[in-house]
Amino acid sequence: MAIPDENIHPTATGNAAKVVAEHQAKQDLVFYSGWFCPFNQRVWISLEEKGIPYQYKEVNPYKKEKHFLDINPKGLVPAIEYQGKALYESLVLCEFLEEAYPNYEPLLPVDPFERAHVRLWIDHTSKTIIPSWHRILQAQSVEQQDAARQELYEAQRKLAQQVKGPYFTGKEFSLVDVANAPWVAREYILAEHRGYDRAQVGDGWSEYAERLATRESVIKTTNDKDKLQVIYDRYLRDEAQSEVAKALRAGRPLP
Ligand SMILES: N[C@@H](CCC(=O)N[C@@H](CS)C(=O)NCC(=O)O)C(=O)O
Repeated sequence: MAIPDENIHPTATGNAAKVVAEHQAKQDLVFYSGWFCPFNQRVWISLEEKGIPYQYKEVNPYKKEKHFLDINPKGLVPAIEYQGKALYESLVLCEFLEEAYPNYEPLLPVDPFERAHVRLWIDHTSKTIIPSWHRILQAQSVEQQDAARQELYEAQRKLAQQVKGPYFTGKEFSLVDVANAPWVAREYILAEHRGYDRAQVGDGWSEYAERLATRESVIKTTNDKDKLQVIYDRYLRDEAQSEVAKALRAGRPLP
Protein backbone atom coordinates (compact mmCIF):
# COMPACT_ATOMS: atom_id res chain seq x y z
CA MET A 1 0.00 0.00 0.00
CA ALA A 2 1.25 3.48 -0.83
CA ILE A 3 2.40 5.53 2.17
CA PRO A 4 0.56 8.90 2.29
CA ASP A 5 2.71 11.93 1.41
CA GLU A 6 2.16 13.50 4.84
CA ASN A 7 3.87 10.55 6.48
CA ILE A 8 7.30 12.14 6.08
CA HIS A 9 10.15 12.19 8.56
CA PRO A 10 9.14 15.05 10.89
CA THR A 11 12.42 16.94 11.24
CA ALA A 12 15.62 17.80 9.42
CA THR A 13 18.50 15.36 9.78
CA GLY A 14 22.26 15.31 9.15
CA ASN A 15 23.98 18.63 8.43
CA ALA A 16 20.64 20.41 8.11
CA ALA A 17 19.63 19.39 11.65
CA LYS A 18 22.67 21.23 13.06
CA VAL A 19 21.67 24.43 11.25
CA VAL A 20 18.08 24.07 12.50
CA ALA A 21 19.34 23.75 16.09
CA GLU A 22 21.30 27.01 15.69
CA HIS A 23 18.22 28.89 14.47
CA GLN A 24 15.60 28.42 17.17
CA ALA A 25 15.79 31.87 18.81
CA LYS A 26 13.05 34.40 18.02
CA GLN A 27 13.92 36.74 15.11
CA ASP A 28 12.21 39.32 12.87
CA LEU A 29 12.21 36.72 10.12
CA VAL A 30 10.57 33.32 10.62
CA PHE A 31 11.41 30.73 7.98
CA TYR A 32 8.60 28.15 7.55
CA SER A 33 10.48 25.28 6.06
CA GLY A 34 9.98 21.72 4.90
CA TRP A 35 13.42 20.10 5.35
CA PHE A 36 13.04 17.87 2.26
CA CYS A 37 11.87 20.45 -0.28
CA PRO A 38 14.23 21.69 -3.03
CA PHE A 39 12.21 24.92 -3.53
CA ASN A 40 12.56 25.47 0.18
CA GLN A 41 16.31 24.82 0.08
CA ARG A 42 16.69 27.79 -2.28
CA VAL A 43 15.52 30.16 0.45
CA TRP A 44 17.55 28.35 3.06
CA ILE A 45 20.72 28.66 0.94
CA SER A 46 20.02 32.39 0.42
CA LEU A 47 19.56 32.96 4.15
CA GLU A 48 22.81 31.15 4.91
CA GLU A 49 24.75 32.86 2.10
CA LYS A 50 23.56 36.29 3.17
CA GLY A 51 24.00 35.65 6.88
CA ILE A 52 20.52 36.92 7.75
CA PRO A 53 19.30 36.14 11.30
CA TYR A 54 16.24 33.87 11.06
CA GLN A 55 14.12 31.57 13.19
CA TYR A 56 13.57 28.11 11.66
CA LYS A 57 10.14 26.48 12.00
CA GLU A 58 9.49 23.06 10.49
CA VAL A 59 6.19 22.62 8.64
CA ASN A 60 4.68 19.50 7.09
CA PRO A 61 2.97 21.18 4.12
CA TYR A 62 1.03 18.03 3.19
CA LYS A 63 -1.05 18.36 6.37
CA LYS A 64 -2.44 21.77 5.28
CA GLU A 65 -2.86 22.89 8.88
CA LYS A 66 -4.82 26.10 9.41
CA HIS A 67 -1.94 27.99 11.03
CA PHE A 68 0.15 27.37 7.93
CA LEU A 69 -2.64 28.11 5.42
CA ASP A 70 -2.95 31.50 7.15
CA ILE A 71 0.68 32.13 6.19
CA ASN A 72 0.57 30.59 2.70
CA PRO A 73 -2.96 30.00 1.34
CA LYS A 74 -1.39 27.67 -1.26
CA GLY A 75 -0.20 25.46 1.60
CA LEU A 76 3.30 25.11 0.14
CA VAL A 77 6.72 25.52 1.71
CA PRO A 78 8.79 27.68 1.70
CA ALA A 79 7.10 30.63 3.37
CA ILE A 80 8.29 33.37 5.70
CA GLU A 81 6.89 35.78 8.21
CA TYR A 82 8.75 39.08 8.27
CA GLN A 83 7.87 41.53 11.03
CA GLY A 84 4.53 39.74 11.31
CA LYS A 85 3.70 39.76 7.56
CA ALA A 86 3.62 36.59 5.48
CA LEU A 87 5.18 35.84 2.07
CA TYR A 88 5.79 32.70 0.01
CA GLU A 89 7.12 31.36 -3.36
CA SER A 90 10.81 30.45 -3.31
CA LEU A 91 12.07 32.86 -5.98
CA VAL A 92 9.93 35.75 -4.75
CA LEU A 93 11.35 35.13 -1.29
CA CYS A 94 14.94 35.07 -2.57
CA GLU A 95 14.42 38.43 -4.27
CA PHE A 96 12.65 39.79 -1.18
CA LEU A 97 15.68 38.94 0.96
CA GLU A 98 17.87 40.91 -1.46
CA GLU A 99 15.67 43.98 -1.10
CA ALA A 100 14.77 43.74 2.58
CA TYR A 101 18.39 43.13 3.65
CA PRO A 102 20.47 45.46 1.43
CA ASN A 103 23.42 45.48 3.83
CA TYR A 104 23.90 41.72 3.75
CA GLU A 105 25.93 39.68 1.23
CA PRO A 106 24.28 40.32 -2.19
CA LEU A 107 23.16 37.51 -4.51
CA LEU A 108 22.14 39.82 -7.38
CA PRO A 109 24.60 41.92 -9.39
CA VAL A 110 24.42 45.73 -9.08
CA ASP A 111 24.26 46.52 -12.82
CA PRO A 112 20.62 46.53 -14.11
CA PHE A 113 21.54 44.62 -17.29
CA GLU A 114 23.38 41.95 -15.28
CA ARG A 115 20.44 41.69 -12.88
CA ALA A 116 18.05 41.18 -15.79
CA HIS A 117 20.42 38.57 -17.26
CA VAL A 118 20.34 36.68 -13.95
CA ARG A 119 16.51 36.85 -13.97
CA LEU A 120 16.38 35.53 -17.56
CA TRP A 121 18.31 32.43 -16.56
CA ILE A 122 16.29 31.94 -13.40
CA ASP A 123 13.26 32.00 -15.69
CA HIS A 124 14.92 29.40 -17.93
CA THR A 125 15.58 27.29 -14.83
CA SER A 126 11.92 27.49 -13.74
CA LYS A 127 10.42 26.87 -17.15
CA THR A 128 12.70 24.16 -18.54
CA ILE A 129 15.23 22.66 -16.11
CA ILE A 130 12.99 22.06 -13.09
CA PRO A 131 9.98 20.68 -15.05
CA SER A 132 12.18 18.24 -17.02
CA TRP A 133 13.93 17.23 -13.79
CA HIS A 134 10.60 16.26 -12.23
CA ARG A 135 9.31 14.71 -15.46
CA ILE A 136 12.22 12.28 -15.66
CA LEU A 137 11.72 11.43 -11.98
CA GLN A 138 8.05 10.51 -12.43
CA ALA A 139 8.31 8.96 -15.93
CA GLN A 140 7.55 5.25 -15.78
CA SER A 141 8.25 3.98 -19.30
CA VAL A 142 11.78 3.81 -20.68
CA GLU A 143 10.68 5.91 -23.67
CA GLN A 144 9.30 8.69 -21.43
CA GLN A 145 12.42 8.58 -19.28
CA ASP A 146 14.70 8.81 -22.33
CA ALA A 147 12.75 11.77 -23.74
CA ALA A 148 12.73 13.62 -20.41
CA ARG A 149 16.44 12.93 -19.89
CA GLN A 150 17.29 14.45 -23.28
CA GLU A 151 15.13 17.48 -22.46
CA LEU A 152 16.96 17.92 -19.18
CA TYR A 153 20.40 17.61 -20.81
CA GLU A 154 19.39 20.20 -23.41
CA ALA A 155 18.01 22.64 -20.80
CA GLN A 156 21.09 22.26 -18.59
CA ARG A 157 23.42 22.64 -21.58
CA LYS A 158 21.84 26.00 -22.47
CA LEU A 159 22.49 27.20 -18.92
CA ALA A 160 26.00 25.72 -18.86
CA GLN A 161 26.87 27.76 -21.96
CA GLN A 162 26.06 30.96 -20.03
CA VAL A 163 28.14 30.14 -16.94
CA LYS A 164 31.10 32.51 -16.71
CA GLY A 165 32.73 30.36 -14.03
CA PRO A 166 33.31 29.40 -11.41
CA TYR A 167 29.67 30.46 -10.79
CA PHE A 168 27.00 31.77 -13.15
CA THR A 169 27.99 35.46 -13.07
CA GLY A 170 31.71 34.78 -12.48
CA LYS A 171 33.34 34.61 -9.09
CA GLU A 172 30.28 35.77 -7.11
CA PHE A 173 27.59 33.27 -6.16
CA SER A 174 24.21 34.52 -7.46
CA LEU A 175 20.51 33.67 -7.48
CA VAL A 176 20.93 31.57 -10.66
CA ASP A 177 23.25 29.32 -8.66
CA VAL A 178 20.79 29.35 -5.75
CA ALA A 179 17.87 28.49 -8.05
CA ASN A 180 19.64 25.40 -9.42
CA ALA A 181 21.72 24.14 -6.50
CA PRO A 182 19.06 22.06 -4.68
CA TRP A 183 18.31 19.99 -7.80
CA VAL A 184 21.96 19.71 -8.77
CA ALA A 185 22.73 18.40 -5.28
CA ARG A 186 20.04 15.71 -5.86
CA GLU A 187 21.17 14.66 -9.34
CA TYR A 188 22.51 11.46 -7.81
CA ILE A 189 18.88 10.27 -7.55
CA LEU A 190 18.41 10.63 -11.30
CA ALA A 191 21.81 9.01 -11.84
CA GLU A 192 20.94 6.01 -9.65
CA HIS A 193 17.40 5.47 -10.93
CA ARG A 194 17.01 7.11 -14.33
CA GLY A 195 20.32 6.70 -16.17
CA TYR A 196 21.11 10.41 -15.85
CA ASP A 197 24.80 11.19 -16.45
CA ARG A 198 26.04 14.72 -15.71
CA ALA A 199 28.86 14.32 -18.22
CA GLN A 200 26.31 13.97 -21.07
CA VAL A 201 25.26 17.61 -20.62
CA GLY A 202 28.72 18.82 -21.68
CA ASP A 203 29.86 22.46 -21.87
CA GLY A 204 31.29 22.37 -18.35
CA TRP A 205 28.07 21.29 -16.59
CA SER A 206 29.83 18.59 -14.53
CA GLU A 207 32.33 21.08 -13.13
CA TYR A 208 29.66 23.73 -12.48
CA ALA A 209 27.35 21.17 -10.85
CA GLU A 210 30.15 19.94 -8.60
CA ARG A 211 30.89 23.51 -7.50
CA LEU A 212 27.22 24.09 -6.62
CA ALA A 213 26.84 20.78 -4.81
CA THR A 214 29.95 21.39 -2.70
CA ARG A 215 29.18 25.01 -1.80
CA GLU A 216 29.13 25.35 2.01
CA SER A 217 25.57 26.73 2.16
CA VAL A 218 24.33 23.78 0.08
CA ILE A 219 26.12 21.16 2.16
CA LYS A 220 24.92 22.79 5.40
CA THR A 221 21.26 22.63 4.29
CA THR A 222 21.46 19.01 3.12
CA ASN A 223 19.72 16.15 4.94
CA ASP A 224 20.49 12.47 5.39
CA LYS A 225 20.17 10.62 2.10
CA ASP A 226 18.11 7.75 3.50
CA LYS A 227 15.38 10.09 4.81
CA LEU A 228 15.22 11.91 1.48
CA GLN A 229 15.17 8.65 -0.45
CA VAL A 230 11.85 7.63 1.19
CA ILE A 231 10.27 10.76 -0.31
CA TYR A 232 11.86 10.36 -3.73
CA ASP A 233 10.85 6.68 -3.87
CA ARG A 234 7.22 7.83 -4.09
CA TYR A 235 8.05 10.06 -7.05
CA LEU A 236 10.07 7.32 -8.72
CA ARG A 237 7.02 5.02 -8.52
CA ASP A 238 4.81 7.95 -9.59
CA GLU A 239 2.74 7.59 -6.42
CA ALA A 240 3.38 11.05 -4.92
CA GLN A 241 0.25 13.15 -4.39
CA SER A 242 2.01 16.49 -3.94
CA GLU A 243 0.88 19.51 -5.95
CA VAL A 244 4.07 19.20 -8.05
CA ALA A 245 3.45 15.52 -8.78
CA LYS A 246 -0.22 16.10 -9.67
CA ALA A 247 0.56 19.06 -11.92
CA LEU A 248 3.15 17.07 -13.87
CA ARG A 249 0.85 14.08 -14.24
CA ALA A 250 -1.89 16.34 -15.61
CA GLY A 251 0.53 18.18 -17.94
CA ARG A 252 0.00 21.46 -16.06
CA PRO A 253 2.78 23.95 -15.17
CA LEU A 254 4.38 23.36 -11.75
CA PRO A 255 2.66 25.11 -8.82
N1 LIG B 1 6.44 27.30 -6.62
C1 LIG B 1 6.64 26.95 -5.24
C2 LIG B 1 6.69 25.44 -5.11
C3 LIG B 1 6.80 24.99 -3.66
C4 LIG B 1 6.41 23.51 -3.47
O1 LIG B 1 5.90 22.84 -4.37
N2 LIG B 1 6.64 22.99 -2.25
C5 LIG B 1 6.26 21.63 -1.94
C6 LIG B 1 7.33 20.84 -1.22
S1 LIG B 1 8.72 20.57 -2.24
C7 LIG B 1 5.06 21.62 -1.01
O2 LIG B 1 4.94 22.42 -0.12
N3 LIG B 1 4.15 20.66 -1.23
C8 LIG B 1 2.94 20.47 -0.49
C9 LIG B 1 1.88 19.88 -1.37
O3 LIG B 1 2.15 19.56 -2.53
O4 LIG B 1 0.75 19.71 -0.89
C10 LIG B 1 7.92 27.61 -4.76
O5 LIG B 1 8.82 27.82 -5.58
O6 LIG B 1 8.01 27.96 -3.57
